[in-house]
Amino acid sequence: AWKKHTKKGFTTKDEFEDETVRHIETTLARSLFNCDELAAYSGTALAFRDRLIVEWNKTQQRQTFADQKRVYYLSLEFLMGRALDNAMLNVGLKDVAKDGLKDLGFRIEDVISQEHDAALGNGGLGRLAACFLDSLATMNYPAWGYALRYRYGIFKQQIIDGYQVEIPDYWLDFNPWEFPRHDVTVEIQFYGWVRKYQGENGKTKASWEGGEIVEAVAYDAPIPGYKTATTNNLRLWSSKAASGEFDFQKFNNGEYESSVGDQQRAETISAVLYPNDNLDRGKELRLKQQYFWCAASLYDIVRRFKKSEKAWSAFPDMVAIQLNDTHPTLAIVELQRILIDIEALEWDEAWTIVTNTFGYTNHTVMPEALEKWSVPLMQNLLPRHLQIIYDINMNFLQMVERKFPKDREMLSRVSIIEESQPKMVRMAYLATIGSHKVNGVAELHSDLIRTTVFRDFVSIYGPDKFTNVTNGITPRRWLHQANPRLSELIASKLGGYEFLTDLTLLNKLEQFADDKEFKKEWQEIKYANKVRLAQHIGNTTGISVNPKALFDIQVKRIHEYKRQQLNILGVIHRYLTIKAMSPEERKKLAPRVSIFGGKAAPGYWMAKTVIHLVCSVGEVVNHDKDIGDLLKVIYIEDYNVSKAEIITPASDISEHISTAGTEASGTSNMKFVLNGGLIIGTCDGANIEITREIGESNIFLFGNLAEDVEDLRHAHTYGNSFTLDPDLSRVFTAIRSGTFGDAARFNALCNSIVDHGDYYLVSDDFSSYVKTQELVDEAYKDQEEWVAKCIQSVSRMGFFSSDRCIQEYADMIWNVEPLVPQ
Ligand code: 26Q
Repeated sequence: AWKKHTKKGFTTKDEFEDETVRHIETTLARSLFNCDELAAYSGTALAFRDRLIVEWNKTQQRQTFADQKRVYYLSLEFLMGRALDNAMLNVGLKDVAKDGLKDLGFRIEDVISQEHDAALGNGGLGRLAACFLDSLATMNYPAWGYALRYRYGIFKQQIIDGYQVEIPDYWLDFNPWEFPRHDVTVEIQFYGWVRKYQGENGKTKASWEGGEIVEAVAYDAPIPGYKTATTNNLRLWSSKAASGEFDFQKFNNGEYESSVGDQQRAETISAVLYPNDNLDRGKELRLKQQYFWCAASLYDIVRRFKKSEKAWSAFPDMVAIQLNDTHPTLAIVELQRILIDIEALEWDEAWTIVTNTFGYTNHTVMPEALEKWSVPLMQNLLPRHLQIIYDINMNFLQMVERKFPKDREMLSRVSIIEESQPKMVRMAYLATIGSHKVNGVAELHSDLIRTTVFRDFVSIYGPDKFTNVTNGITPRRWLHQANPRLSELIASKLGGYEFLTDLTLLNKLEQFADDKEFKKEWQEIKYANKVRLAQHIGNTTGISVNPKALFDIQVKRIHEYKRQQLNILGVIHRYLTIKAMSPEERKKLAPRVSIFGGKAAPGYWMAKTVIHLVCSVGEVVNHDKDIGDLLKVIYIEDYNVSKAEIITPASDISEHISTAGTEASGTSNMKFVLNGGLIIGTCDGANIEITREIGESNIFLFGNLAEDVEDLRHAHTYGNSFTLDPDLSRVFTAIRSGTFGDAARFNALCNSIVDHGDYYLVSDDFSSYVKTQELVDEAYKDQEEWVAKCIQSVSRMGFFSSDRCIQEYADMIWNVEPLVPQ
């Protein structure tokens, strides 16, 4: 059916070439004589963009006329990566473009790789939002994403002399995928004061006055679905100084400089993405970003609702707003403010509308990541919102008091306001109180939040408010786009590409797990993917790695809880073990390449030390003549979405080894398995459900369980002296004797494990990790068996499609229906 929607625009190779050349010559005003790859990219992108725009407009119209409930996904991060390849595949004309570009003298891969990643996110949370947009459009849900149009995305990482250096990521030079909407603007207020006055019926009313105004300008990006005409909208807000008399006065008074200063201050709000993931650092500018974005988005949503001329009570029947973590929690307060201060609804009526509208997704249990804002800071920036928060809290505490009379402990535990010095607003509590559903992102995680952070709230609201939606990934980008040959091989066996929109169909692959011919093709594809990664490594690091070796990969943000330190200590152990072996023993070893990648938050000193240790170990190991191909240690610079598309398909084994109970879900674990790699991991996050789906014999699990973590930590702090595993001890001795350069640089890292309580339980899991890695070595030697495990695993990964995940949100939380284009 989707075909008849795509009559507009090119469909043949010749038409594609016409369109591309026309754009290069006229839209871009470039001569064809010096048409380089960048110009070819630009022309191709504009040609495909034309095709998206037609369906985009139609989709927006269709959604307006359909007059049905829409989903609004509020996320401060959307880690989109590149758009062109995705657009080509979704429209179904990648082959046409490939042939056309070839005629024009280009290789399509080179053209695609000209595009700058849209890197508006840190890691898992941002990429999840991007996968959700893909699934929402593909499944024809009327949905909008709302975020900020950061001028700088996540920084680019360079590794210089083994240290991370951060480079600003200015990405907007040429971005054909965004459309400024200079007519869609919202004035956003900050600071000022609250004036109380007598309303019409003698009631006291409040009005927020004074302060300063910043203008939000909308920029829209089309989000095409796969093989459907539905093209949804991602709206990004950009900040600029409000154009008003204010400026003119300053100009007229000759205060030119300070007027320019005001302008710059306004533009600062959307200037940069905060580069911390899983860490909260109460900066005022961050709170400004949050309010600016929430207020602009809500104004937009309310404006759209008002056009329907429905009663306010119908708002939750037309609008579902999902909060991606607590970052957009102010949207709850802002909607309540709009309803009571501006639309003059009664408090209770307004609050019912608010709570029926919002859902909140929690992504962490770690205390340092739970957002809190200081009351004085909020008082100053958002005086009216703070009052409303106090009122929400009062009503809530009264309700709790009725339910649990005389439990003062309970009241202080669940209060939105933490009675500290200064007082703090607990955003996770506010989000919970203001939403009708709260969900975690994997079963273990959802169980943990019910028994830890939200324990009291479960007894207050009952268990039904708290639910689980296990994360998923889009098979379009993470299989079809990243691994086209594997996708094609699968399609050849399943009789088509239906599995890309119904991933459970992969289960039909299982019957080929011992088909000789199929396995051979499977292995060839994996090998080709490894060759491609080896080339990338060679080009960027100068180190040549053997694609026949076992590729062992850990790529994700660098964080102590993710335990890259456990991995590198294991690598050092392997190195020392090889060094102690005879040449005969060495011959029996399976060669390995240990590959690391990921960014450290710029202020996270320990994470930067881990990077430095990995690089320093690589420096020694990679140049040790004794070692040769047996072990290589690689740091891949600037890990991002487009690098992930090269890295993921090339893995034999990947590492998901967080301290049990700390990784809410993880999503790269799903990507690696879907691409025919096995994983080594702890019983944490979605690893547990992956194990349930693919079977225990297809995963290398190790380490202590979440339920034992507390006792183990206690034992480190209060227990009698503990003895370090001799293998781990040997590793520390090597580091401390300077084997990997100046030992002083690694003192704090070693001490955090040996002397300072080993909070992440590296020493507790080390020997089980090392033993399990030996099992991996053994298993890899039996390639027939290994490949069978990989095929079987892939065939059982259907559950982890983000389509399943969106279906669950739609049914359990949003109560929205698709709008299928005719
Ligand atoms: C908070 C306050 C101030 C500044 C920054 C932040 C901030 C920014 C980003 C806090 C957290 C994040 C990102 C968190 C994140 O990526 N969490 C991951 O979410 C994934 C999707 O659910 C899970 O799979 C991962 O387990 C989880 O770590």
